[in-house]
Amino acid sequence: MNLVGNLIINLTYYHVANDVPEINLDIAVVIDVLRATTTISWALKNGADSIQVFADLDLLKKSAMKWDVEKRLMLGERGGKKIEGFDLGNSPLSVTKETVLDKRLFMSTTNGTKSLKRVQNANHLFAMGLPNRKAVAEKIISLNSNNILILGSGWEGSYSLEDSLAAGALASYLKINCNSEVNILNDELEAALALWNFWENDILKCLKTATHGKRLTTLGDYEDDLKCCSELDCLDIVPVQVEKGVIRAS
Ligand code: 3SL
Repeated sequence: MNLVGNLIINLTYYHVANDVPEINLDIAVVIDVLRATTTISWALKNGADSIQVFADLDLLKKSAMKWDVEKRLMLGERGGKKIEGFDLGNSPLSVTKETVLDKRLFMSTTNGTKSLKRVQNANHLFAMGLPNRKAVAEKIISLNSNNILILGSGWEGSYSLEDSLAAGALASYLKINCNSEVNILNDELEAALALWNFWENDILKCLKTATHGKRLTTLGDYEDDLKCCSELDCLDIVPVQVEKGVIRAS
């Protein structure tokens, strides 16, 4: 492979929002495989106008009320369950074309939206699940940037297996397909790559092995959600932050 000029891509991965140091960020990629960034990607694929993310539910409701009732949806979960009074929970299967087309989605989830907030000052902020891993990776490659931070969402401040799997999947794609030197800067990402190499041929099993996959399974019938979240490279959507907290398809 011919390496391009002097471009070196430095990749760093943090498990959860609180691990991210106070640094200026050029590119940040937020991952919440189960399920926020998968749902965001599918909603945009199905024609949602935009998604605005909130940590605070009162602020979310106030902002939503200012929007045309025909053009808004409130969605989100706490503990995996739909928030009372909201239109939708956090299932990627619920954001169908009929439901979300041309609408702004006001969204709050337990962990994923917190990670999106944590790196909202990045010059470029993308949301990624496994279905749009390739699309996001190709976008990153096209930007010719040196420093990329990947951030998982975890569960209430703790590590999650499935986000690390996707971080490894992204790093693996970049290492194989990018005509630049790719440096893995921290042990978190080395471990994520090893995880990807171990599970890449049985992603669904990895999601079912993860504590969050098990948690969802005990809440009800989430089999189809897990399947949807485990699909790789089937979406051509790159969810990008266009103003603080607001995500659109690029
Ligand atoms: O934590 C989150 O942001 C959610 O994606 C969790 S859940 O899969 O909806 O339970």
